[in-house]
Amino acid sequence: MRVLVTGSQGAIGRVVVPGLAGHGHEVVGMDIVQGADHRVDCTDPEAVDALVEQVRPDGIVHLAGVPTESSLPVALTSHVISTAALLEAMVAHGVPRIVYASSNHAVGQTPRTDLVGVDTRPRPDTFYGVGKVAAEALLSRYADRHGVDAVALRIGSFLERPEQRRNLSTWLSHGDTVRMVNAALTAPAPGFAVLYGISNNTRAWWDLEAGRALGYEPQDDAEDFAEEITAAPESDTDRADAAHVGGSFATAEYERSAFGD
Ligand code: 15L
Repeated sequence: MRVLVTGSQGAIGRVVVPGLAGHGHEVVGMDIVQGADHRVDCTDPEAVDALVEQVRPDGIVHLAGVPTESSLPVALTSHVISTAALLEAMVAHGVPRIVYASSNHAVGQTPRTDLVGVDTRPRPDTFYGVGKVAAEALLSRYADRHGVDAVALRIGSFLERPEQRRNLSTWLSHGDTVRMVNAALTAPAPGFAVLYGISNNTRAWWDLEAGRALGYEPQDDAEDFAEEITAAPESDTDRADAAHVGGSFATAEYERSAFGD
């Protein structure tokens, strides 16, 4: 497939671009910063339309966006406007599929009890999470109205290796990231689908079933790092981060006003 990757110069993009090329895809990168194949702001609908018309991809992997909490206007522009710009361009130029980097923070305020499935209600912990929920809603709307295949990946903690206790449940390894994006790009006719983007973690907080149904078979497990990570006694921060699936984003530390900084 020819695949257009937004945010190609970001942390996930730098892993996904070579990873998809390794799966035999022709990858075209776009980013707002220098170094990408195309320097384009994906919140600019006209620029996005022109690029999609030029590249004519078979699929888009949308990774671009402010990856943490911000004000509501910033979150809406970064996650919702950019996604709408891409979806509009897809409809205009017949691009059949989008794979979207959503986040666990779309459901981050869910109390940590049982395994969380994709059928749980949207429960964002931040304006960042609100942006991800709204972007997922856009994917659903364009899937229903225009028949695009749209797969939202609710990514956990994308890291080279787990760094703290929460990551024993939330880790997504680099290798599994590429496997997951490739599965979401190539699964036959997924329509609108949501899956959780984590590795095959023994202590997983999210159900991997929806991803497996699309052919995502994670191969790494954060448990390999458990001994090292649990060697230090559990701190108050660890305990607070384990109360809700969104971790620190669901705590007072991330309290903001909608229009503040
Ligand atoms: C995310 O979605 C964020 O982009 C990242 O900064 C981490 O907070 C991650 O989730 C996580 O939950 O660990």
